[in-house]
Amino acid sequence: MAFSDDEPPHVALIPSAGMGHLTPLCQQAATLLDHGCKVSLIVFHPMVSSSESHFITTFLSSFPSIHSIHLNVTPLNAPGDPFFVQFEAIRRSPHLLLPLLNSTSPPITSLILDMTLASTFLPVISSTGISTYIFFTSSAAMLSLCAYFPTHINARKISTCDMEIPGVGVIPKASIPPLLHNPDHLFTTQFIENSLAFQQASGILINTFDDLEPEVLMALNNGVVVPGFPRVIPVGPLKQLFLKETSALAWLDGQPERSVVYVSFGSRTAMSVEQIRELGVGLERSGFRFLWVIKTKKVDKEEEQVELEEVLGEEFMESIKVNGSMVVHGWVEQGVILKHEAVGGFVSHCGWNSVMEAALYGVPVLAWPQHGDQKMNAGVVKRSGLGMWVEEWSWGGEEKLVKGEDIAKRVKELMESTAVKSSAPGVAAKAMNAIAEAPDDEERLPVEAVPQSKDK
Ligand code: UDP
Ligand code: G50
Repeated sequence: MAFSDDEPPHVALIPSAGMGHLTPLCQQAATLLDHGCKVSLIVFHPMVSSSESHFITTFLSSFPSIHSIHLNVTPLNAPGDPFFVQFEAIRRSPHLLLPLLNSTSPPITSLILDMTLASTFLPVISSTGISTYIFFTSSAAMLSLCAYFPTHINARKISTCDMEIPGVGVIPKASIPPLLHNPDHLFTTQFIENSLAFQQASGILINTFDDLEPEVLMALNNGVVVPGFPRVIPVGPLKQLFLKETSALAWLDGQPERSVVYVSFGSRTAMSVEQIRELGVGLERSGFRFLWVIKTKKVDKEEEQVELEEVLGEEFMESIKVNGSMVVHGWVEQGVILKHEAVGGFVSHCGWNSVMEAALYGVPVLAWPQHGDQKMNAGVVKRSGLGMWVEEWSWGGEEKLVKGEDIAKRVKELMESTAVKSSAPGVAAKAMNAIAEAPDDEERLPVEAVPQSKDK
């Protein structure tokens, strides 16, 4: 977008806690910069994980023209998921923002706010008159569930049944994020309050594209899910940042095309030790070489406490060497890996950013959702042709183990199935179309709130 105004629009982005929230908002920030906007990023400290701290440092040094604003929130010493506790700590801090919004020079013309912060931030921001867009970091399928959830709860009083979303279909109880079955849980209260607050936003940006979730996007934008819902603007797939080298790259370079299974459950999912071992057995038995990123703790600050040998056993570590596979304990630059031609399949928890990265590069996915919104996202993987989902496999936290033998069978199917092998590249072609067709940007960027170019 070429702004011919002397003053380019100034967009400030407000991410929430966790890599799944920080990454897409930074990707969006980089895109806005490419389009000539002045960009500020509001960063709340302290961060929960080392991955977030490392990421933000590298991101800001790679994009020195992005102005970062550091705000300190008071940590809450509350029990529960540390990322959700941090959502709440940030949600209690909108007052920190107000002096900034009134004094920043040049003035902020629009804001992009993570969805988890909507209900406490939007009322404070509204007094400034700055128009605010929500950034929804999950799928449009999940957005439709979020949008309709308050109506569903009102009608049913309970959240323990299937959910019929108008224009979208029936969501089985098993696919609804488990925490939402408990109406008294803080996460559920926040979820409902945020959903209702979306109505005050100027629009909702979401990392998806029309051809990936056409029906849901249409139902949302035609007011079928919730009448008068703000405009939902698909901005995906987002720009990949490739900030760091990854040690796995040299190893991948030596592997034949489409021969490697990449296995990762995202930035904050630690499987049980028993399940990790079964997965190891399954990967070995599949007969394919694998690149497996293992997390043994939800928050990576504690990571160094556990040795991989302790989890997998010396014998397994030896056999990995023999088989020529690779196991990484910690962090890899996932975009670089999924882009690599040696990768032929992705065993994924279906965090939405991971799904979109697989879609962008056409890597077939074996969906193994673990928590939260991931079954909703796995549904998109299956319906779009990006991959397969074994729906009876257990969620994280369930007692039932998925056995190595079963995993081996499904991994083989993923790597050998001609159906998935041929449909996944089709998804990537549509993703590339979405990028190429990025309309004159007014559709994809929050610009009606900013000065229009003089030549219009
Ligand atoms: N990621 C990465 N390396 C890792 C783990 C995760 O680069 O070792 C990135 C991944 O590419 C994605 C984000 O971190 O962009 C994780 O978000 P996602 O929504 O996939 O899952 P979450 O971690 O929030 O469960
Ligand atoms: C993570 C999780 C559970 C869960 C979700 C997660 C979502 C995403 C959408 O991302 O549902 C969403 C989350 C919070 C909120 C509004 C919308 O306040 O572990 O359900």
